[in-house]
Amino acid sequence: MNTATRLGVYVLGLAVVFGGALGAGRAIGPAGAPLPAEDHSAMAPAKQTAEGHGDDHGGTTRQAASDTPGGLQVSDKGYALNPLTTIRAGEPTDFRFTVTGPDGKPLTRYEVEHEKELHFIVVSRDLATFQHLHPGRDADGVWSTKLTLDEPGAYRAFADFVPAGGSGLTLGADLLVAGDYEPEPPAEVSRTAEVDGYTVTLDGDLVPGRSSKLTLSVSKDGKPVTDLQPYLEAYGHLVALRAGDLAYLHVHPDGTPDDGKTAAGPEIVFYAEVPSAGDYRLFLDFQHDGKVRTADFTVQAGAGQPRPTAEPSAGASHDDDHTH
Ligand SMILES: [Cu+2]
Repeated sequence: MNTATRLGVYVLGLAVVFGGALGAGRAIGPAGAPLPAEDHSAMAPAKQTAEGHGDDHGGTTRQAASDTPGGLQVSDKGYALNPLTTIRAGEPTDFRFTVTGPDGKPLTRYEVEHEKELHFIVVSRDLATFQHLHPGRDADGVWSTKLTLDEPGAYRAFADFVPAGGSGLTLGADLLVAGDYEPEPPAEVSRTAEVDGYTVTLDGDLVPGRSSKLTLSVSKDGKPVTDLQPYLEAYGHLVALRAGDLAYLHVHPDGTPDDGKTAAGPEIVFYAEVPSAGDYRLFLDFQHDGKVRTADFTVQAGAGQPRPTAEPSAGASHDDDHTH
């Protein structure tokens, strides 16, 4: 496969990833499932592309796609994430930031995705800590949220949002907290997580460049949990971060709480597509007994899979079916 074709496949793959990241988890449900009307923004053409951003990659037919995974850039497609607050270790802070638009002004018009205009994720760069927050916004476009970072060190903040009339974006910015810092060693590969007396197991493999089925099963005291509560219109929210650079994917489950066929546990099914082989940290938010909890896992994508570039004769294996 020549480079141009390969790039085309890669761009298409990312289009699927980002569709999935923005609520199209519903859209890829079982055949015949009705699509909620509010779910189409994710794949809407990006308005700002007319201004151009010098891309010469040729893959311009899918505007929802970018050739860089989400979260790696502080600015993309004319939008920028601007932290306004310095954080000190252990001090609860009113953390403020703006998202500026192509006109340079703080953005004040957003699409609502999963009940919120903006989802704000903060992790330590060693991937040992994770927070999923929902800041409030004032009329001038300044977002604020209570945020406490217990330890000094380097953190990454992600703003996951859809500008009104545009397509989804995840911008990422580093937050640096002064002080002596001892990074945690990388988490070992783990398919079982314990949180607050719950055990969550993960089944399925992440195959780079392919939609991969992951099944997460929740139990408590050895009994399957069958009364999970909807949280932001889903039984679970899964954030995947690539070890090494914290490339970001937000995946919603297959099926919604109100579709009449999705069980409230113990299993939550996701289709995730990661852009490359490597280790990923997965963070699952789920709600039970009125409380949201986060279970975390480390998964090796592409483990045991031949690396595409290692087999020059196996070009056909790239012709993935991205539609599962
Ligand atoms: Cu959120």
